[in-house]
Amino acid sequence: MSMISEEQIQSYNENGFVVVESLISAKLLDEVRAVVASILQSARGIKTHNEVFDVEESHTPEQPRIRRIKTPHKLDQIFWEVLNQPKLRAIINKLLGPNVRLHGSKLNIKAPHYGAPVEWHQDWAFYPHTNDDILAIGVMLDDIDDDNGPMLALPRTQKTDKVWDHHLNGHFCGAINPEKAEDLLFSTAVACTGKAGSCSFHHVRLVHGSAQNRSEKPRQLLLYECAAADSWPLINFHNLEEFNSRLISGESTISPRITNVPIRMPLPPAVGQGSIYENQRAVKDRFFQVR
Ligand SMILES: O=C(O)CCC(=O)C(=O)O
Repeated sequence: MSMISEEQIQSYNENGFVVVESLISAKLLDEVRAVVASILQSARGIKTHNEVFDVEESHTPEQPRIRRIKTPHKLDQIFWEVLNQPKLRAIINKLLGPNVRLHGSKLNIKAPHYGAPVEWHQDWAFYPHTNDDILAIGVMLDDIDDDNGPMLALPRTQKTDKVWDHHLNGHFCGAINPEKAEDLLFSTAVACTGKAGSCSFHHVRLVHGSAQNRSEKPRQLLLYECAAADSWPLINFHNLEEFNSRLISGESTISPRITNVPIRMPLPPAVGQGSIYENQRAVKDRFFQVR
């Protein structure tokens, strides 16, 4: 079963991203939203970021403002169910081959009126691997349009043989300084929009970001990072059993495939190392303004 056309595959390969519509059923979406709502309930009373939540700057324990659920796949089986949908799985295997491992997951909430922006970056700068057959899937839990902070992609940036500088004052900061990246044409950015249940697929080296959600509408984007099983991380490898437990299709291997990819380690770690939002706090030269 393949729900992705040859043109869409070609577009992914050329531009570094593609949006495919109607991959998740309305019923499953409703179930996921209910689980998300119940997880968010448990944020009442928390003072600051923890293992589960990343909080907005304006968060208070009484009036929780959550910008990210950090690793949803560790919190509820339903997040595996989404990933195991046959239509979605077929596309993952088309783009990455038969052997695929989940690298991580996150749910960016972007609440109406204030949901935080994410500065331009390449995921690759956060988790370099032995090869770059890696992508992120963005499952749209809400309708996403130009107004509610869609993910913005800079086409073909995955094709360059460089990794942009994501450091500031000698520390990783998880963001590209827009003033220093003369070779990035921000005006060519394309918004990944679609109805709830659509999914975006973006290559790990694609430069992307997103603006604050100033609209009335929520924008929840559930992200899964998937890697070819023979792509091994160059950082944060802890335990083979845990690593292999994240295999989502095919077979694991202990022979990583090494290709000629540009690498810059995300080290020394960010000041206040945490989620991308926490890492990017140090950044003063911002592209996406907050108000
Ligand atoms: O939520 C978004 O719009 C951007 C997500 C992203 O790039 C990230 O969290 O790494």
